[in-house]
Amino acid sequence: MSDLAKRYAQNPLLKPTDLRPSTPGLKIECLLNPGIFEYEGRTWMIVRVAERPEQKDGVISFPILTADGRMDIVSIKKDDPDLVADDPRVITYKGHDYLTTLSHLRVLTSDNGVKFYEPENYPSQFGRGALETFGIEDCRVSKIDRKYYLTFTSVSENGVGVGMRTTENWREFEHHGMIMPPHNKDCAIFEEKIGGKFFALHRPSSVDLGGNYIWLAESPDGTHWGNHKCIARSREGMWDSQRVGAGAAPIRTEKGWLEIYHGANDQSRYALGALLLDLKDPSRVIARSKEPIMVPTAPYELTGFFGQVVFTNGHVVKGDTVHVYYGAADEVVCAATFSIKEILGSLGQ
Ligand code: MAN
Repeated sequence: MSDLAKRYAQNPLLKPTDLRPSTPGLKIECLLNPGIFEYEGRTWMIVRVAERPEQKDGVISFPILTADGRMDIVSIKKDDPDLVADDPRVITYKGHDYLTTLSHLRVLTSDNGVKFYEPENYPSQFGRGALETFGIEDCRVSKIDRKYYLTFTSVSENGVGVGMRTTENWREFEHHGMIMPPHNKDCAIFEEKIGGKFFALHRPSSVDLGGNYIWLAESPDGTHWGNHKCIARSREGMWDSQRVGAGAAPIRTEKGWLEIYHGANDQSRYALGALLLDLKDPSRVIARSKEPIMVPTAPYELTGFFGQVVFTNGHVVKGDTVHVYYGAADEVVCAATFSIKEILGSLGQ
């Protein structure tokens, strides 16, 4: 199987023990799925930090936030007949779903795009209010004019939706609440307006009819979204048969908007592929990867908190090279480069 990714020799770039937990008594279990941006001539990352207390024998415990901002620890005996715990990421207790970790977003910076560290006075982003009590995750960062748009997954007992905050200086943030209600995630805003309008990719999920498909939406102001169109569905029997979702903001190329997206197959293996969208009408799909451009193969991608995962929501483009940052096995942060020409070639362009 072809894999066009050239993995950094330094992978993994970040692992859970590289940062300090946000709160005494919690342990960082996973560092994953970083959004990437350039600010003041440097490369920055807003990384998902997933925490929980150190696990004791026979008990599952995890933090949740309250709507008014306190943190509670929930502990459930593993032999409780009301507990269903067969996915490391989620559990069901008495018919209600919970996440096994609580995520926030942490800002890191780097001189060389390889070694990232926590600068002083750049606030972390935590879940806030009733729609983020189970945390915020997987932030995409799009810069339009002077403003950075952060779109991330907001999780609570009310469901999984897309939250948005904006900033110009990474110190003060405007909260826009939930811009796309449940079930929705994987929202990436295009970094240019088209015909005067904002565009975004997003991923609503349908329970019965439909599925986990990539949609396109447009907006007059970046906050209010409409004219939704389904542009890429999961494909039976293929590498992206179970679910698909956008990565970071699409990359403008001469041939169209190039979107690197993730697809999971029926075994929940998360791989990456590409979509090419028409420059003027991004609802028109020009081409799509028949085979993935990157599959989990390195040891740090095959085993971890949730194995067989490469998942991206951040990149930096330098000429023909796209540096893709990704979460590997839902546990560590890695990077790889691709040639944009090669990706386009694999799409027959
Ligand atoms: C899925 C996985 C988890 C994530 C939840 C909520 O179960 O992607 O990692 O925490 O969704 O977004």
